Amino acid sequence: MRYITAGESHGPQLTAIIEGLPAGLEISPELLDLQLARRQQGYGRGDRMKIERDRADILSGVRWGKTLGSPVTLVVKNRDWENWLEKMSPLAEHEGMAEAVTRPRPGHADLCGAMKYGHRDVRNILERSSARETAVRVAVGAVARGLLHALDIRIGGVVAEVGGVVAKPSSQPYQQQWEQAAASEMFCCDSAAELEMKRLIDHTKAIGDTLGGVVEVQVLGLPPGLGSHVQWDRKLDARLAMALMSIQAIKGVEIGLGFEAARRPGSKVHDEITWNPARLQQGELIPYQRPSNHAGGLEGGMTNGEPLVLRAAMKPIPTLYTPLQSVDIATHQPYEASVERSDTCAVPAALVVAEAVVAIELAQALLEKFGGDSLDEIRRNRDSYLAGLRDF
Ligand code: EPS
Repeated sequence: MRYITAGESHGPQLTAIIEGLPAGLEISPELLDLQLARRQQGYGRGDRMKIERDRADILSGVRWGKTLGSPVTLVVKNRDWENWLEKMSPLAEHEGMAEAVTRPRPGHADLCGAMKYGHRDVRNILERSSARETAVRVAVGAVARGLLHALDIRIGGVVAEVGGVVAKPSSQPYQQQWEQAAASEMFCCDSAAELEMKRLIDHTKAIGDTLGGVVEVQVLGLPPGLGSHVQWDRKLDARLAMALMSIQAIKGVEIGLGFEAARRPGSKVHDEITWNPARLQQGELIPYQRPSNHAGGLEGGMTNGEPLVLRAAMKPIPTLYTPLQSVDIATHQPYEASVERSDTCAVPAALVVAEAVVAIELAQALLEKFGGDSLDEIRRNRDSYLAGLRDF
């Protein structure tokens, strides 16, 4: 399974084509819109979110609610497009109807992209580098979530930090944490930390600054053996890290203990292995048990049957209302970088995007392991593999 996206932030629409989905997977616009709505929530978003009401259209590959096995095309329209008709027009006759953006924002793709593509108008870069593109990736992720769900795999997550305010790790089961997070404007399980995050966002907005944070994605029910140790580009940890790092503004990824593993001796890092056949009666997939999950569900580039736990660090959005020093590329004079509309904090939205890209990567890994052109065939292959592991 593979996908690509197309579309500019203020163009007519974002488009994705997904190729390699099995036939027989249930997809509905409601399922996609649920995830799109989640991405638009969260405390700290800017005025663009008041314009957009994201929903997805399914334009190919699905008939009567189920995939056909042919490429699936998804479209998310930009409502803001009507304010940009000439300014973002594909027609030569509209050239010059928008003033060129010549003041690159530090921390954005603006300057590197303009130099690389030879654009004197930075808008030709910022339109595509914008995190608006994540809307359609969340729609693709919703399809991938559907495949995971059909194979009894659940995915969710929480916001762990915002601007240095750290949520107390919860001891509740993950699914309970997801329910709590869904009821929180910061997608955070620690209500005291949530209050502090919101206060910090209000203060930061008032002074024209922005905030980053850390999101944690958790996945339950993954069979062991997805990914492989045998080649660098088949290692699932590497592929998940790439997927997360490909999200706009993500600067770091941790798996399980993450960087903390480097500070501990091996005896305090590695998860011991025990054998408990009674687990199979409790609905677990394999009899092997780990009293701890420091590895975050991945060993040797493969899933090990434990919950997958990944964290991603988001930098503060570089579009500041109190701009940083920059240089005008038309005059080479120092300038305060141009102010585009901005979000003070988009960390809750980043969680939804992180869940989406993880779901996509896991769907790919599942299809590689279990093959199959239809969902039924994948289920048969999965069941036969798991049956072989019951007394392994
Ligand atoms: C973004 C800038 C803002 C954000 C946008 C990402 O858009 P605009 O330039 O229209 O104000 O609102 O995010 C979205 C539109 C979205 O749907 O998340 C940027 O520069 O990355």
